[in-house]
Amino acid sequence: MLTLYHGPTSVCSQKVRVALAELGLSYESRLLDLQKGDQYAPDYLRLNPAAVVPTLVDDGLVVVESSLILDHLDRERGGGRLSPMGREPEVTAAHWLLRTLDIHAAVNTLSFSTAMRANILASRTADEIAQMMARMPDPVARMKRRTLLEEGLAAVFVEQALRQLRRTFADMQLALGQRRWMMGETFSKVDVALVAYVDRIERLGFAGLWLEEFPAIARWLAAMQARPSYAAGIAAFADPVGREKMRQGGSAHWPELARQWEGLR
Ligand SMILES: N[C@@H](CCC(=O)N[C@@H](CS)C(=O)NCC(=O)O)C(=O)O
Repeated sequence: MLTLYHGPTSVCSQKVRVALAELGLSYESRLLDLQKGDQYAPDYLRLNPAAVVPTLVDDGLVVVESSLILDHLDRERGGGRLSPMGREPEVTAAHWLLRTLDIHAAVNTLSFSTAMRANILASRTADEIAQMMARMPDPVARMKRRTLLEEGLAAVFVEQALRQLRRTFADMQLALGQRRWMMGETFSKVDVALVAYVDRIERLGFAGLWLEEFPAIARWLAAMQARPSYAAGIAAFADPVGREKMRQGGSAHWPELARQWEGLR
């Protein structure tokens, strides 16, 4: 039996739900409310000491890290049908899955320096924010979160995120320029691994990061969003009010973000 601990709008949870849908797997759903702090419940911390979602429990085996979960599901439950075969494709696909750690960090930076920042600052008192922060077990993650909330797009993490995304988009453009999917003509786990992050950046109102310079990404994203797995794994869990808040909160920062992006060309 598969049990998934996940958040409705968390990008890493979206990624795993898209994988489950692509593989046609059913699962028992345990939704966590990250705003309320469900991730800090002692029972959950035993499964995932980093206090993050998602976590998969597969017949008693606990699997954390969304890309590892995606890979595990494909190999153990999907017969490897999303995994490209051959020496070079296998290494390239594994590298993309590893790269999602940095891509996630970059998307997290863009969210918390813009839309999430606006939302948190408007809805919580300074004491509530301090309490929320104190519960984060990783001191570096805590410091990053605090800096993003205090400094917004002026935080040092933003330049790091934009540099990371520039490399990512350039490599995606290279992969998708002549081919339908990230690994060629066959849809693969690399497409699944990336869609939630790129979709989130678009939702924040930042599609301008790729529209002119990396146009293949727009074509690929539209194809990903048209798949039933997107409806099942992402759209079905979306909150329309939250989406609109995110779009507005992010878009307000687009001129400044675009200015910084131009500076990196
Ligand atoms: N590298 C991890 C990242 C997990 C992660 O940071 N998840 C976020 C949601 S996307 C989370 O649970 N955050 C908890 C919090 O913000 O307190 C993965 O891919 O699974």
